[in-house]
Amino acid sequence: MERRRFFAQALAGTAAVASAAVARHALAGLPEPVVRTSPETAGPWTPPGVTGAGRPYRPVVTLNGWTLPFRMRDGVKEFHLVAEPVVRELAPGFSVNLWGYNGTSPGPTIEVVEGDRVRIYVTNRLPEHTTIHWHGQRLPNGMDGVGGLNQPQIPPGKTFVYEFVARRPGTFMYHPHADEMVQMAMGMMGLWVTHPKGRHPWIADVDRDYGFLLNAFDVTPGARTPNVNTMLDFNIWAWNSRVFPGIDPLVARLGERVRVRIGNLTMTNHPIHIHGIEFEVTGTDGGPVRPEARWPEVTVDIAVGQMRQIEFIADEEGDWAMHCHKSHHTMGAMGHGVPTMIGVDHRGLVQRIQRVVPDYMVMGERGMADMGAMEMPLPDNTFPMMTGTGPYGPIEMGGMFTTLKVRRDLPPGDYRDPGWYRQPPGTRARPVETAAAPAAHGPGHDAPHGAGHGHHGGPAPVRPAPFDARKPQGGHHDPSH
Ligand SMILES: [Cu+2]
Repeated sequence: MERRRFFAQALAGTAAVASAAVARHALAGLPEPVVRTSPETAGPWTPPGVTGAGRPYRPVVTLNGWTLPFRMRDGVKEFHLVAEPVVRELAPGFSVNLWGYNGTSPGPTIEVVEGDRVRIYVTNRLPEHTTIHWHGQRLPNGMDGVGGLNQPQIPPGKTFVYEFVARRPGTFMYHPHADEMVQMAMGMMGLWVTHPKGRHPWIADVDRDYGFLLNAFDVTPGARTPNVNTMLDFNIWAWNSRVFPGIDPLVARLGERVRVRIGNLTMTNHPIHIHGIEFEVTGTDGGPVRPEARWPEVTVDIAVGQMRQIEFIADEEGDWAMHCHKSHHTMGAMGHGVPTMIGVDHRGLVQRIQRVVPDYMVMGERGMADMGAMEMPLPDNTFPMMTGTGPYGPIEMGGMFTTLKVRRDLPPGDYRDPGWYRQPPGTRARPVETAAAPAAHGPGHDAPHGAGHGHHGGPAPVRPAPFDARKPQGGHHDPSH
């Protein structure tokens, strides 16, 4: 993919077009809602005159997302969110009808500085009422956004305004607190970052600051709209409403300090694992973690409704996998409802079935790895069960997966995909001639005599492990046996 060209377009898109759909006279005096529909990662957005509104800060880059511009009015940062139906491309060739804000699901990231007074207009263009809850924020009770409890619902077609001071720095989220199950299942959510005002003893300056939300959908293969009554059995596992290979890589220059802010608005936990480096959890939606309370990890479990802010030094070059460690969360929609076929003998069966179903292919006779390369005809508008191809072939990962790309020669502030890593000669796992490989031994051969392994009277006899799951000819069990 020509990533550099896409990135240029994404940057151009950040300059943003006002929505033609919003009647301007109806919103006189309100900031024009900025709309963007591209799923490409937008470059960092630095507000004009940011030094006047607060300390200059390192802007957040939202993975496959963007930052909502604001306008200053009487010392207040004014934003305009429009809750509306959107079409989101989850991966190339796979678009879904979602609900979101200002053209995308998730909505744009809101980025402010501690102590800022913030005014957010929320226009409801959904077919039902909504609200916005500002998850994790200290604010007046009437601004907390729980429909019915803190405020009346925002009816369709109406605009409400929220106003509060961003009192504590950190990583937060926003989402509806109205018909929550449906509205979050349709993709309504967004990130909120409050940078510290001045130096904070527990908040480091970082070279790169990434953020994204974990979300999940249940979309029947071939359909275009999520099933909103699904409670647990989701089949699309996404980061910012994108699935691999639709998720952009996180890139870093060798030696840079990198922060990643991850929030979970799905209905299950996600152990997020990064290869090649160790990180620490430096903050949660409750605030920064004091340094003496941190410990090293390579996987952080992010529970439902939690936000985790992790930091690491990108000091190993390469293309490092970064993914949810629940293996069915790196699969696509086709992974559900497929019977396990490992060990089942399909010989002779395929040709017979293909007389009736010409497209029929055996799924998973030797495991599911073949699926990564299989070109089975799929229903329109879905994505293969496992997908994404690397320099050495299919990666066999989809869903909640991307790469951390660490490069020595990356210019500071350059977020473009540098392509695949060129491994130095002699540093890649390679095939060996079997004659050169150490002979495989059964149990007993390697057990040293008298080493306390419980063997008496010499090594145990070697027998091959019995593993033959193929059914006998005929394939029928006789219950009388
Ligand atoms: Cu997961």
